[in-house]
Amino acid sequence: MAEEKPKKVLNYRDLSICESTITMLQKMADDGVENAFTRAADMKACPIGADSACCKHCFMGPCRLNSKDPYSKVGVCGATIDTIAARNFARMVASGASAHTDHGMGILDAFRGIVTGKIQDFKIKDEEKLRSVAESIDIETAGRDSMEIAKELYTALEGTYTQVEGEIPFAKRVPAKTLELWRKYDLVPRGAMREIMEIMHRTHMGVDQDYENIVRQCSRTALSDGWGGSMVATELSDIMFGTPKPLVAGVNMGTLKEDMVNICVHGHEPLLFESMIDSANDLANIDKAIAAGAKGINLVGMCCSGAEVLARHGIPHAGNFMSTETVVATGAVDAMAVDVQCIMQALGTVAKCYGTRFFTTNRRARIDGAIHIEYDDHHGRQCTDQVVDMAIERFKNRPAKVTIPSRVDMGIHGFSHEYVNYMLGGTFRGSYVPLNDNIINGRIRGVAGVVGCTNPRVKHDYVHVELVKELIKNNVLVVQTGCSQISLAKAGLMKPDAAVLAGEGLQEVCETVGMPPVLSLGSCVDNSRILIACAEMVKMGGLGNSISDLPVAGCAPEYMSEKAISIGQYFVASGVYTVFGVTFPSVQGTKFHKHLFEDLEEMGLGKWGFAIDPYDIAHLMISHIDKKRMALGIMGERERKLFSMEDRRA
Ligand code: XCC
Repeated sequence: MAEEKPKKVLNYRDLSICESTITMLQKMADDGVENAFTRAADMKACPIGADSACCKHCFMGPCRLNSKDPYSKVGVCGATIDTIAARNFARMVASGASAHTDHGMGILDAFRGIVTGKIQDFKIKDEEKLRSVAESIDIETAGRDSMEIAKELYTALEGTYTQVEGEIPFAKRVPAKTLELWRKYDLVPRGAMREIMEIMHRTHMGVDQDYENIVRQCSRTALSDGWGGSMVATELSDIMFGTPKPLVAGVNMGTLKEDMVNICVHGHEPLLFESMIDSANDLANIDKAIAAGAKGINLVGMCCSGAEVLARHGIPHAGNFMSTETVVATGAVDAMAVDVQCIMQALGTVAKCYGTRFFTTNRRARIDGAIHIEYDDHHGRQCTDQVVDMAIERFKNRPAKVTIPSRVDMGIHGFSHEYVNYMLGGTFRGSYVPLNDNIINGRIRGVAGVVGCTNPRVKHDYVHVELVKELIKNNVLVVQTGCSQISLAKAGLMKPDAAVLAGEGLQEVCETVGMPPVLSLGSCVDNSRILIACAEMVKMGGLGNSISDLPVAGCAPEYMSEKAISIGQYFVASGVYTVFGVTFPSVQGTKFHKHLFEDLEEMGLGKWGFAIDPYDIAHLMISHIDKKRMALGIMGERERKLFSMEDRRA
């Protein structure tokens, strides 16, 4: 019999900087329960797969090329490393874009239910936003009834998915020069369904075998996500559930309460969560919880579902992706309800170990061993009331010992692009002029979007936090979404007094406006808010004519999902320099790699960058911002300080 390999001894402080997560990792070790950190330590990532140097698109293979000598071999069909890597990359974009656009489609379905009168549980909450979104795609609003506008908006936005030719509706929001460039290269997306279908066809064995042509389809598909499915998800969610405005809310595991029935919602679409909010606030349900001996019902969010309701309603957030298992290990979660995306299968096992009731609720995402109660927009409460009931039952008989790390980090969340407009310009002169002015005068050096997941292959939260600190220290205003913003909230950077960590210029702006140097914008589909903010900055004037002229950069330093690849590609295709950490699925020195990292910028688009170390990432982004400032002629008196090893050592 083969001898069992001894497990590695892990120092949890090497794995995360989140004290709550570290405490719970120790608890899980004591309880003999595995988690993604321990599994990652036991499973070396496949080096060929990490370089995207293998192909399994047909059954003459799978073929493996040598990433150390990438042109020494081709696949059985003759596919080169460039074709293989481009096809793999394209399928990642297709998968990521599908996730976001299908999420958007789910929101569109609910919106259709409202306009046809078939859904009563949701309604149009933000009429002002309804009108402004309609106007942005040339729908007449003057003197018209809201429902009439909503019906026309629904029909128009359906094209985001189904349009077989022409340009998607939100292409109208793209700055003219950027749109012109997309038209020149045939990048303007048709409906997402068409683009995703085409990418899957092209990457089938024996179809598109020209990496540049494949990347073109990657861009068009990714744009159908960013300016399409994701943007529809954000805009319609705002219309139905309210556009976020800054509010104070708590983040971290201390948001769980020992003496209350704790219900955690994890996943992505806000529909389940909105219904759960109703159930948790229902007096009859609260009475049941009190009768069971609890002080009430405590609802917390996780991952992007949590980020959306954190931004919209100030619902507390228990942790990001790499804390999902450790949150359950507190023993305090009476029920966890999930919908779609980023739900580790292992959560079912962890929930079983700690007696947490674990529910799948979406027909598209069932997990072996989970209790499935299907959520339906028409009768949402039927699902969420049952979850509440079963959570109360579990509270009455909590089997596991409860250990809740006490930390709660309060911060300001919910900066929509509409609010940024208002915050900087005031009610009567709301505009991006003050932001552009402060960039031009150099107080703000540029804007960085720091977004995306956490990943056990790098130290949890560490890369996000150090990177953002370095950016603000260098006067770069940071906007955030997704799990990244939760990392920074836990580090205390979403408070106005975090401005002391910013460079002098940014600090001055933050103090004048009373805003933190790091703005939390919502979930990952809400990256579309960053696209709109970029478009507004261009349209406001003074910072060039195209998104690619702006002194901005993006980054997902701890990403793990294919959705991040789609997001990265739509930012790049929109004109933004986008740096990824952890690993990058291409072989350096190949034509495909050069195409992503250099050629796209020469075409007038953005480009990809890669680094693992947070300071390296920060200075790649800052150098790019300075390059754009130089081209705009706004470097001013500022001394251009390049990355210095001396400073870093200090
Ligand atoms: Fe998922 Fe969206 Fe990534 Fe977090 S950031 S791990 S994709 S929950 Ni969106």
